[in-house]
Amino acid sequence: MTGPNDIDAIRAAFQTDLAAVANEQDLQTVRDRYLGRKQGAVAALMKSMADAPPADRPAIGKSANLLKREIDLALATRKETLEASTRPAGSVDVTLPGREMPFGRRHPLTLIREQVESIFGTMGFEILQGPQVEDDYHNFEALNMPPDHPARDMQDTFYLDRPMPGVDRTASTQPATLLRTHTSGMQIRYMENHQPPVRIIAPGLVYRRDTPDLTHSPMFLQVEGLLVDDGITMADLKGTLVSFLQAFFDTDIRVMFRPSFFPYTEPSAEVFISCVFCGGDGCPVCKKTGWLEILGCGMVHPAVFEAVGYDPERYTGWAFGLGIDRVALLKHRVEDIRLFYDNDLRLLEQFPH
Ligand code: 2U9
Repeated sequence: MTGPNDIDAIRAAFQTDLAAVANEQDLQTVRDRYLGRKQGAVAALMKSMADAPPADRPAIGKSANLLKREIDLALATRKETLEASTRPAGSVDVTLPGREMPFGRRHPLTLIREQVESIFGTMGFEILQGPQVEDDYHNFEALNMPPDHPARDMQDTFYLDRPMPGVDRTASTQPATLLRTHTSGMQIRYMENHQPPVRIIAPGLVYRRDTPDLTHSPMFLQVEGLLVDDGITMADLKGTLVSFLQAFFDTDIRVMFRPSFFPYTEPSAEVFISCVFCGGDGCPVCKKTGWLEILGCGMVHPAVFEAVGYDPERYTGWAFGLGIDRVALLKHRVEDIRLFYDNDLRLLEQFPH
């Protein structure tokens, strides 16, 4: 008659047999011995249930099923350990699911810089790259900012070889090296080495000693552009910048030029577009003016041409400067410029791959 003792005996015999398994073949033999449909010990147990009193049959059936599951699981576990031990050390289990790698993505400022580069690229402009550490001559002097010019103030510029203002008052007589305050040094160097026609844009990080706040960061991204040739006029400047702004923002925007001053351009202008949020009606973003200031520009000052050896009587040209951060703040309606430099994934993950 079948009873709990038989089940325990089968379990004990199985444990002994399993412990002796050394390879896949042994494993199959043990599987047949215990779980085989016809000859297997569990099948025999089930069959012998017929001899048991009807009242005991459900309990025996349940125990037999439990034993079957237990044996099944033990066989599967042993199979896995056997496979792992037969795999050469260091080899890869190609059946394992892959590890998911998070996608990186381009920074929102990079996306805008690339868009600006692409628009000017299709207009035939060359894209320049250059050093972030500049000398005084290429950052200031060649741009019509002589030694006493207020823009050179130590309050505004990160000098690399000068005493810190308010910390060390020793005067230096060496030519200064500094972190560029604009990308203009690249255009100066390009003109020193190339004759007109010149059609270049100079994107890059620039540095100013600003106290960080919602709209100021001591490092920010700029794109400047320069075009020089025979007979270039302010009409060329306006035409090119309006085309650029309409390609970048929207063909429907209106563009306004307002007189301004920069040492390196004369005449100079600041350029506004009709507010892209309210269409010019007035809203909090444009501070109810209907206009957004986007860039500065002007006709290159003759003193700049003289500095690079171009004949100012022959050549004319125009230049512009655009703050990429400002455009990004407007475009994405981000309220704090510092967010662009925090590398916080919660901001960065909102932009496309
Ligand atoms: C050369 C000659 C002239 C570049 C110019 C501006 C006007 C301008 C600002 C925009 C926002 C700086 O990033 S910002 O704060 N720039 O308004 N930049 S004209 O003029 C040049 C450049 C190079 C050889």
